[in-house]
Amino acid sequence: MNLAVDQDPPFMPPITIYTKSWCPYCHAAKDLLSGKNARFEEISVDGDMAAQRKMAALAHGRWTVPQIFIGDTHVGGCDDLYALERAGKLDGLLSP
Ligand SMILES: N[C@@H](CCC(=O)N[C@@H](CS)C(=O)NCC(=O)O)C(=O)O
Repeated sequence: MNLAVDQDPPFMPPITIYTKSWCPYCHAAKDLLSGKNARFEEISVDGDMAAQRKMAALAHGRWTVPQIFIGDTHVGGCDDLYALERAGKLDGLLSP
């Protein structure tokens, strides 16, 4: 009997990351999430001031990319994401 077939896949909250293609912080943030097999929606604000303004409104005024949201939580930028990882708190946010 294969119990795994009857189980729901592990819940992971939706993840959204606002990026610019040339931004090294964006690549580093995506690398960390991908390394954890986290699926995320990427919204490029490359050359799109209106989209970046919308991002900033959601991100409590923060204008830099990346801006990362995990479920209802605004994580912040790349440094914030890596700080969560160093503090051992990122996995908990990804599998609440
Ligand atoms: N400490 C920030 C640095 C982010 C940052 O400096 N991003 C640059 C692009 S690599 C940026 O958004 N600059 C302003 C802009 O492109 O409008 C983080 O970890 O996310």
